[in-house]
Amino acid sequence: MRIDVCNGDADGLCSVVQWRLHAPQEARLVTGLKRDIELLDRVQAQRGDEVLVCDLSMRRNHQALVRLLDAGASVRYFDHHAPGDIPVHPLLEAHIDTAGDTCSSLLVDRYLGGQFRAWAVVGAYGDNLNDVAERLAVDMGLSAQDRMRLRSLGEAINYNAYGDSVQDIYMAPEQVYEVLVRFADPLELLEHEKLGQELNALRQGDLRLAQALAPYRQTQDAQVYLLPDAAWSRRVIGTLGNALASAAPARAHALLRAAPGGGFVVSVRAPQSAPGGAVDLCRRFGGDGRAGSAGIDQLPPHDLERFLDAFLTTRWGETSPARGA
Ligand SMILES: [Mn+2]
Repeated sequence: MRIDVCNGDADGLCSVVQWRLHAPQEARLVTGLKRDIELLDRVQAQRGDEVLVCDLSMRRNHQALVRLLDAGASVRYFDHHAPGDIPVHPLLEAHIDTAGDTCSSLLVDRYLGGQFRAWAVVGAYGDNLNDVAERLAVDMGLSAQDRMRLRSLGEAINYNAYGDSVQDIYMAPEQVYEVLVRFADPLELLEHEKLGQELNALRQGDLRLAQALAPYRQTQDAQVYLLPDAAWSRRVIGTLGNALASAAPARAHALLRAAPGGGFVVSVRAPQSAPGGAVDLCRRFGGDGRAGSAGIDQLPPHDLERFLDAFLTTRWGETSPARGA
């Protein structure tokens, strides 16, 4: 049995697409949303089975990987996230490169000697490696218009993997894959299928809804946005956070999404120019994260005002100020 396992974003899907165009054998695909990292947990395999893994952190899948290898399955692994300890095992073939200018689609492309490079370019655009993708596409002789087409395809496939559950998204990544893999060239896909345009229209529509939101609170240094409990806001919230941060790098942002049971899911970003203080703030309300970006899974409605006061008066860039003081 052959099993292909990948992240459901553009980089993951474009990795497997290249591999299966190169080796068009029957295989079962296991994939998920962007947030679903530990996908090897879902895989059962035995002696003689062949497992292909693309764009999933080996560190986060370590135990399941060892289980599959010990069961006698052979595993071919392409990824660009920090792997932790790579198991030394005769059945494991690992292609791991954590360089900042590569991604899983590009690692598969390197292995295949550029056989389906246009798909690698789509995956790289999806992973926001625009400079690398652009360079490869220019080397291929693609026009500016075709490069733009591949870029929006990559961004649209990528965007489709964002949501809390498969109910939030337009098309399950498994189904997206079935359409992609029918075309050796993504430009052919764009000629013959509406998928690219549909995914792109959905993304643009979400962005328009997000851009129409007015700040709920703001000071010179910080902005708060409230988003409704809706599928579009679950899809767009990460993209919106990135857009706000790059538009105003000196400002802190809090995005609060209404939760189904009342209360809020909170995401806090410290200013890019002073990336500290987010995790300290969120921990005071039961959340966690990193210095520059942190979150609260469940902020009760009665804590909203207290949180807003704390957020709007935070001194950004300072980490762990006098605990308990
Ligand atoms: Mn990736």
